Amino acid sequence: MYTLGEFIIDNKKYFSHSIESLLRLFSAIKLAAKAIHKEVNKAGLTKNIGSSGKTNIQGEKQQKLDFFAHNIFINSFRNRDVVCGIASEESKNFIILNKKECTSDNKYIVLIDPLDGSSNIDVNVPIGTIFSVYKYKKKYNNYHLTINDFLQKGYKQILAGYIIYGSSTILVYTTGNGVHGFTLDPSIGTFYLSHPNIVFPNENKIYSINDGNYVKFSNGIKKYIKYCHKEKKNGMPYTARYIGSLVGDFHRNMIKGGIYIYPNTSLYPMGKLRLLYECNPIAFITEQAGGKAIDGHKRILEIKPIDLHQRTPFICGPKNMVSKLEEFI
Ligand code: P6P
Repeated sequence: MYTLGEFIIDNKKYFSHSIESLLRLFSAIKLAAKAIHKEVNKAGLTKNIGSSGKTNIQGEKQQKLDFFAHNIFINSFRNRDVVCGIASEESKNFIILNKKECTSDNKYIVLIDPLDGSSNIDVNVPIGTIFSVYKYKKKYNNYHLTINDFLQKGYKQILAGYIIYGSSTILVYTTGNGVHGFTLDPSIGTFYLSHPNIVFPNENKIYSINDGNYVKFSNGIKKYIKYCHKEKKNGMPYTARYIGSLVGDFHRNMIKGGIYIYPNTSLYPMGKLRLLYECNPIAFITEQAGGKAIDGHKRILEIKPIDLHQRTPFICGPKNMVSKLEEFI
């Protein structure tokens, strides 16, 4: 059985940055993931479910576990002296982790959605952590972290991934050399390689969209949905699958073959999903798994961010399905 640490070391020739830093980053991510796994799996028993009574920057009800997950990641990264600053869905501003001056040699910027889809915790639907990592570039002596260090285009990510807390807890990541999944063995707290080199299958039949917003969709999206409903030449109709949890929907679609669509709607005129800590990391993984990720017109990884929490329409999946949707748009 191949552990995550062994896999990283065996593949260090494909990672063009410090392997020691990558191991430190994963040390923090694994620890936080195990702590969240433990809490999520018994949330119903510890009254750790439900709202914390606060609202986050997005004006959404913060769940108790959102706050727990946010704090556990901040502390895990801080204690490994490898991250200069973090931007989180749960925090309006970025958080400087390294009070001393950040050095460029092994300091990174992390953007994270600590617990995406957390409103599903109460009903036992899979939820996930999504993370995105960039190299920190010190511009000159005595330079200190600014918002611009976080507002980088997605193609500059050096690491992106997610942890899905479902029937099992799986960590999926890419550093630009394919997509690999590791399943947690909770009895010994170790992540083992379970999904090497994940790619979208050739047969892709699933489409994921919140059909409840149909009337608010553009004509192009409506036409694509009608296309999905039509009988296909080979007789195989498409299948609609949507659980309202990006990590859950995306993970299933990458493994089984499907497209995820969250277009702009009247409630979310700029789209609902956040560019920096949801769409960019999932887009990086999508492309590395042989797929395509767009906002309806352009490549997600080319979008120049202007705000930490900016939203974007988001379409990701196998190239053939995304290209067919683009024809309708
Ligand atoms: P809707 C969860 O709140 C989330 O950000 C994603 O995980 C999920 O795909 C989407 O929103 C669901 O949104 O509007 O369909 O409930």
